[in-house]
Amino acid sequence: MPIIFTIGTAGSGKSLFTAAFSDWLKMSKQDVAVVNLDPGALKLPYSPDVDIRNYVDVGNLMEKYSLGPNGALIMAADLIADEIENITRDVEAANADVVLVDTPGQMELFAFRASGPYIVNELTREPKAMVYLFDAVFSINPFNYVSNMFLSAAVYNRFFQPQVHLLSKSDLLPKEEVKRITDWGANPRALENSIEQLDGTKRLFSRNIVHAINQIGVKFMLMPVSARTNDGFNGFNTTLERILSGGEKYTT
Ligand SMILES: Nc1nc2c(ncn2[C@@H]2O[C@H](COP(=O)(O)OP(=O)(O)OP(=O)(O)O)[C@@H](O)[C@H]2O)c(=O)[nH]1
Ligand SMILES: [Mg+2]
Repeated sequence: MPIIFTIGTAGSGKSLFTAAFSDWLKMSKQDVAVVNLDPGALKLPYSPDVDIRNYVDVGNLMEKYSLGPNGALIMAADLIADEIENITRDVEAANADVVLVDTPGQMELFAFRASGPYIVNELTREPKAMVYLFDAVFSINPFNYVSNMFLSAAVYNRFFQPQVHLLSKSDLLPKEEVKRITDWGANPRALENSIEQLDGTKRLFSRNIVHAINQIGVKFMLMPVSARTNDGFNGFNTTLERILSGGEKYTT
C-alpha cells in the first residue's frame, strides 16, 4: 500500500489534484484511499476515506484555548501527530492498493513543524513519495520559480523521501509558457538565461540559489499536470510506479 503525500504552498492545487488523481486511478481500476490531513479544510473536492477533522477540530481549539484562527491552525497541525494511531488504523482499515494524502493548506504547518515529518515517517512502513506542486501561474516568472525551487528543496530536506515535482494547473497557461517553464528544469542553460534577464538583487539571489540547489543535487524535472483536464496524469503515474513499486502496478 504505497502512500503519496501532496504538498505545496497555499492554493497550489493540492486538494483538487488529490481529488482528480484519485478519480483517475479509480478509472484505471486501482483501489485508492484518500486521506485528508488538513484540519482547517472547510470544503473538500473529494470524500475522504480517512479524515483528520474527525479527531482534531479547529473551531473547538479556538473556543477552548481562546485562540485566533491562525493560532488554532498551528495547534491543530501539532495535534495531528497525537492522532497517528487513529490515522494509521483508519488507513489500514481502508485496505487500498494506494493511498493519497492531502496535506494542510499552509505548507509550513506541515513541513516546517515537527508533526509533518513525524507523520510521514510513522504512517506505516510502506513505500512513500512526496509530490510537490509548483503553481503554474505563479511559476511564469523565473524569480518565483526559483523561490519555489528553494522551498521544495527545503521540503525535501525535511522528509528525505522520493520527491516528484509537478507543474499544477498547467491548463491555465498557453502551451509555449508551459514548455518554457519545464525547460528550466530540463536545461540549466535555459534557466540561467532567464535569470540573467532579472533586475540586480533578484538576479544575484536567483543565481546563487540555483547554484546551491545544483550542488545539493535535487533535480527539478517538472511534469505539467492539470486537475481540470487530467493532462499529464499518465506520465506522472508511470513515474510514481517506478519510484514506489519498481514499475509494477500498485495492486498486489
Ligand atoms: N484551472 C485549474 N484550476 C485549478 C487546478 N487545480 C486547482 N485549481 C483551482 O485552484 C484553487 C486552489 O485549489 P485547491 O485544490 O483548493 O488548492 P490547495 O493547495 O488544496 O489549497 P489550500 O488547501 O486552500 O491551501 C481552486 O480554486 C481550484 O479550483 C487545475 O488543475 N486547473
Ligand atoms: Mg487544500
